[in-house]
Amino acid sequence: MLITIYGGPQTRASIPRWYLEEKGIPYELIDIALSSGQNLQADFLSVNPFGKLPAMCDQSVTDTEGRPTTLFESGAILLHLAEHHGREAMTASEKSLISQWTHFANSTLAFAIFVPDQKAKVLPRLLQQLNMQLSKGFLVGDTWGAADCAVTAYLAYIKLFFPNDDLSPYPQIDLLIEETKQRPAYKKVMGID
Ligand SMILES: N[C@@H](CCC(=O)N[C@@H](CS)C(=O)NCC(=O)O)C(=O)O
Repeated sequence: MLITIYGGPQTRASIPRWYLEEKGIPYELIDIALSSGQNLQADFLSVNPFGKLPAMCDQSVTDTEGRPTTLFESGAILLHLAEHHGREAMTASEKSLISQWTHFANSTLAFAIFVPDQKAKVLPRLLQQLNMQLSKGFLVGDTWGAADCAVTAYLAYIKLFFPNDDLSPYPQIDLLIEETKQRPAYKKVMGID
């Protein structure tokens, strides 16, 4: 298998895995057990010296000496997959927009969801705008892609981590999360039966 994802249940490895599953791109999954500290053992530190999941090794994209590309950070992995395997990010403009949405999801949106004072102050403004953006269709181009994967994965975290949050002022987001939870690829990577 050319692509290896290092992941584990209930980690952000579900994000690049969801993308791979939706696009039908083959990959090997190596589970690293956080509970036993396997992420801090030398074997895995040689893949990601920070000991964090996910990480990825792609034998099909090599450097000038033929070494495979090894990456950490779910957003960077997603961008790499979109550019080299997902048949998207074909133009410079698309590539930049996918990068924008992935950074937005992993930094601005993630902080607004998980940092308590940001959640009160910033999240409503972001959700209001996203609710409008999402009613227009996919975030970049005319097919589901990495930008949708990154943003939707974080929106779905709201219901997962804060099930009592009221999303009724944002019906498009609520609908998107409910539809996402029914998608076979998402169910598979999230371990939903
Ligand atoms: N910003 C990083 C976050 C990586 C991260 O914090 N991963 C968690 C699992 S979701 C982890 O590996 N935690 C184990 C540790 O920090 O020891 C990404 O999106 O990949």
